[in-house]
Amino acid sequence: MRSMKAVYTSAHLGHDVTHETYLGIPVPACEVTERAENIRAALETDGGFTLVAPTDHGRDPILAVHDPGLVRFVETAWADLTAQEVDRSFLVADTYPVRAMFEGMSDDALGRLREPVAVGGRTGWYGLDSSNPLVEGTWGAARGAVDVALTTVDLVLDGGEQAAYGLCRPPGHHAARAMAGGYCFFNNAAIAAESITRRTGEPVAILDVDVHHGNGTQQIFWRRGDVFYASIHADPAHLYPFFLGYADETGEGPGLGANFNQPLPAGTGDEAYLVAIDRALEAIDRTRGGIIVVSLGFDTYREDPIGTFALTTPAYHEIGRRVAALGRRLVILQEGGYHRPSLGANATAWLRGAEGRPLDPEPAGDSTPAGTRSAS
Ligand code: OKP
Ligand code: ZN
Repeated sequence: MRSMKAVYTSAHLGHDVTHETYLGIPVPACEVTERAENIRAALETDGGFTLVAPTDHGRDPILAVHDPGLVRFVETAWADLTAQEVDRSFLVADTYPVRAMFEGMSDDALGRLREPVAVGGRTGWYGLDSSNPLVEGTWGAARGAVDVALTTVDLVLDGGEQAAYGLCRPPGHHAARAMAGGYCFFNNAAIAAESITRRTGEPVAILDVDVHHGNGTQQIFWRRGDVFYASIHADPAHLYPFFLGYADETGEGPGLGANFNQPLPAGTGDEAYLVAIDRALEAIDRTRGGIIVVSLGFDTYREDPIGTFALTTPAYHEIGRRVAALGRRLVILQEGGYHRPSLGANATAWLRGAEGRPLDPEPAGDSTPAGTRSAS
């Protein structure tokens, strides 16, 4: 049996978040350690995956994408909070540099804005939202997630793998060049894509199938023609990240036309979603380059507590199958997905589809032909 490599590290356990704030009050966190552990357990039970530990890739690939100030912030924020004797079990901001605060100011004056000293102000300076708790082990986990992504790239570029999966946690696609947010600190997929273009000298495509728009990935490659970004997500008029993700955001300068957003209404099910997948894949097929980075979210699932779509498990198998059918090599990186009981089944379904295996494991001793079940 073929065996897809899956990169995992227990470093994510350090990002042990229990609460986030939602509209100003603490609520149980969505983005928790159990998510990645459930997926890991399902990959192990499946038997068709080989788990690999990541290797340390250092800071340079992070700094190729992110502002050094953001990296410093994620590294030092917890120590700052402790030093300032603010007794909190997690750090979130309450004051943000919202654009209307600066209305009428010249670029010159805007250029003189500076990072505050107090940790509360720094957290707002580098943050999009207050639902993004930072804890003592966040830095180590975020570094680990980047190493997972870059090791997945290595498996595809050097290891001869047609497809490999990186179980990144925390996720990454909301993190912009100089901003964390949406449970994300470093943009794992953007760092992977940047590393691929640098190492191969070829363009790369990113397919983002998380239910939320990957505003960070879009921002990082907004003016880049060599990184094509295609995202299918819930209409930002009704869902986080609210301010970006519309269809008329198509990139600028050399990046004009290299950003393809497909916002879809709440309630979107398998059939409409698969139409959007085909559109995204047709667009990617028109770009040069041999590798697709997949930002893989399962918060499109019908039971997801914060998503608004209605996809089913067989649809993930079919999506994985169609993405792989393009014939490009795949660097598949985990983003969101918050319905914990289904994460393992949905991840194995997607990855089995991408590997050309049937949706369900064949029962021992059964000779039923493979590939007899699919979504369509
Ligand atoms: C991250 B990823 C819910 C608030 C949610 C942040 C959502 C981040 C999603 N109480 N706000 O795209 O899955
Ligand atoms: Zn999401």
